[in-house]
Amino acid sequence: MAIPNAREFRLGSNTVKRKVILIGDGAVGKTSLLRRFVLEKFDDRYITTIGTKVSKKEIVVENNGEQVSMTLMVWDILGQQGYTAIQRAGYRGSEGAILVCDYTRRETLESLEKYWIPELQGVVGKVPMVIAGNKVDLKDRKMFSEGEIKFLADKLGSPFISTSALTGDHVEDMFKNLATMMLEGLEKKKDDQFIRAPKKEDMTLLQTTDWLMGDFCDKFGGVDVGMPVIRKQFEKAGVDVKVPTKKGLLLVVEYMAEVEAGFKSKEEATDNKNQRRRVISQATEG
Ligand code: G3D
Ligand code: MG
Repeated sequence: MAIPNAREFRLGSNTVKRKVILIGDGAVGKTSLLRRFVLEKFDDRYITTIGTKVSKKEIVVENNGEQVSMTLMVWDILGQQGYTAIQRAGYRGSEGAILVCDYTRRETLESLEKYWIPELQGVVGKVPMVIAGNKVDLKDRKMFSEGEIKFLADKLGSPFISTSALTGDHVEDMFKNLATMMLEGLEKKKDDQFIRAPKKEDMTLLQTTDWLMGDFCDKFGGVDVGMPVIRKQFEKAGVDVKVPTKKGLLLVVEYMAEVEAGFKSKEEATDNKNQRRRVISQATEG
């Protein structure tokens, strides 16, 4: 659907209306965030029929220096993994998404990447997204850092924000940020690497680096345990992830193989190493 620009909006008689969905594991705070943001309930029927609540909120955002009014229809979809049919029905027609994880539970961050985002993109393709790390007020119970959210956000080309539905911190900012992105069609044209790895022979060095990290984490048992190891390996090899070099990455691959030799069979560690070396050698610069 075409996104009207500010001028089209002013010429038209209707407010720009956009459907937004809130997704993430149960109890991460989706309903609380929405309650903070909007008090007006739009239609209660959805709660009983498809387990989804729709709320409506009028906001004003800036677009190219112009004030633009928008109506956000925010869908709060039943947040349990496995209610796939209900969720997919809710995703349809979404033009933006807020992906919520909970700082006090690490698995809620992982499931954004493993479950919610692929599910969402499987139905709507690429839409503007904001990643929210909620419950930032519970400092003593924080189980992962902002940097780990940033890692995922960068991979998606999406912004992230730390929120608290309890104190209201950054809740409005989050919705406004997404609204602005939807209005401007700002969604960064990141390639498909997130859902579907690009053909390896077409990858740039940056994509290769991203793939390499993902590959190691997958084989190591997840991003949360794999990333700290990778960070050390990159440091040791003197590779800046933003400007990787082939030589540096090949060194990282050596370190990865040393680590894997400790918990995988020799054949497997060698296979992994050879595959990684091959992928790096095929990467295009840039
Ligand atoms: P959900 O809609 O994603 O399933 P809810 O999550 O909005 O129902 O929130 C789940 C629980 O987390 C609720 O507690 C809620 O009060 C709490 N919560 C949500 N956001 C925050 C936050 O930012 N900070 C803190 N400290 N708590 C939050 P209960 O006890 O009602 O289950
Ligand atoms: Mg809820």
